[in-house]
Amino acid sequence: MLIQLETEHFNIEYLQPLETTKEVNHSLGQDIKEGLNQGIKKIPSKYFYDDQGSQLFEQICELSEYYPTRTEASILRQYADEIAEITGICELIELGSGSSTKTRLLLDAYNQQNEVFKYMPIDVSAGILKESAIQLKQDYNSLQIQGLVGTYDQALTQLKPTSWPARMIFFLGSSIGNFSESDYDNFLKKIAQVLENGDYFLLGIDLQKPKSILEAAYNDSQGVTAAFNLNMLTHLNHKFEGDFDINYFKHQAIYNEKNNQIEMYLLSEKEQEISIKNLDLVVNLEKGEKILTEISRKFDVEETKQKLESQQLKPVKVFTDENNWFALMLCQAVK
Ligand code: AVI
Repeated sequence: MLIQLETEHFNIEYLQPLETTKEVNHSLGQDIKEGLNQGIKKIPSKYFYDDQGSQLFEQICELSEYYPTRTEASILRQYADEIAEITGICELIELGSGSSTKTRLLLDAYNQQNEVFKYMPIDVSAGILKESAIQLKQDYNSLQIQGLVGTYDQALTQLKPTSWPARMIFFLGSSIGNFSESDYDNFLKKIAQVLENGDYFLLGIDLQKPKSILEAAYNDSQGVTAAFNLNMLTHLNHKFEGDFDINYFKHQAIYNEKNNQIEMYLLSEKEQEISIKNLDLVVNLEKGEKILTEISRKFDVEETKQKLESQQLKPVKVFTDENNWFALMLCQAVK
């Protein structure tokens, strides 16, 4: 059944759950069980994002040490018009739209070009989607908004054909850096599948740079990233009746230069036994043992071009900032 919330200004649709074992297992927290039962313990990074975690992430984006958000915004400020000129009129689809703040830079460019245009924000949070749709509608009169509530997987399998001349799917913020290599490949495969020949894909990627800059970005001096990391445990306590005591865990973020990735851990400060009642799980941690909570991969432009090309996504133009810290890759589907 399709649940729709329609107003005269915008429309928000809830996507159907996918009946895959993966998704069902994840909704029951089986992914936590699997992660904590491994040799090197892990908790999937999606558990950062309860309301508190989402707010902390917004605060991270404002930090002086956390350069990705403002660098990507500066690239969009400089090149959004050129992107809109290259793609021409198209339906804009954003994966993980959040508050759509940076998106406004793109919307401004498309607004100037077209009388009417369409934006489809996709996010797991219906609240954020609705709030930002209300704001956007006030500022962009001729914008058609159709929000989709759901995950990337749901959105990419349930997108309907469009009546617009073309589409551009965009995925900003280097969120792709949080995917494992195989999830990265599968994601690009799905993007290529849903795009028609000639449609566009705009991808934001954080680039490789000196360790000192990267480690500062993930170990900020105000401790916001530490609070974000620790909040994952509080989230699990609420969601699954866990008994993590965050006073006995410490945030750690290191840059693994071999794999070109930041690795974020929660370090157990003592030997302890954790119980997560609703998952029927007891976890024993040694003093100093680490739980991996996130990887944030840092990319190389040439390698990324090759990867995109191998998935039938032909790079059209790469936009970067003056330091080459971040890039927006504009690609076109070739079928
Ligand atoms: C959402 N994602 C792209 C952020 C990143 O930089 O990998 C998440 C984050 N983790 C710590 N700080 C920011």
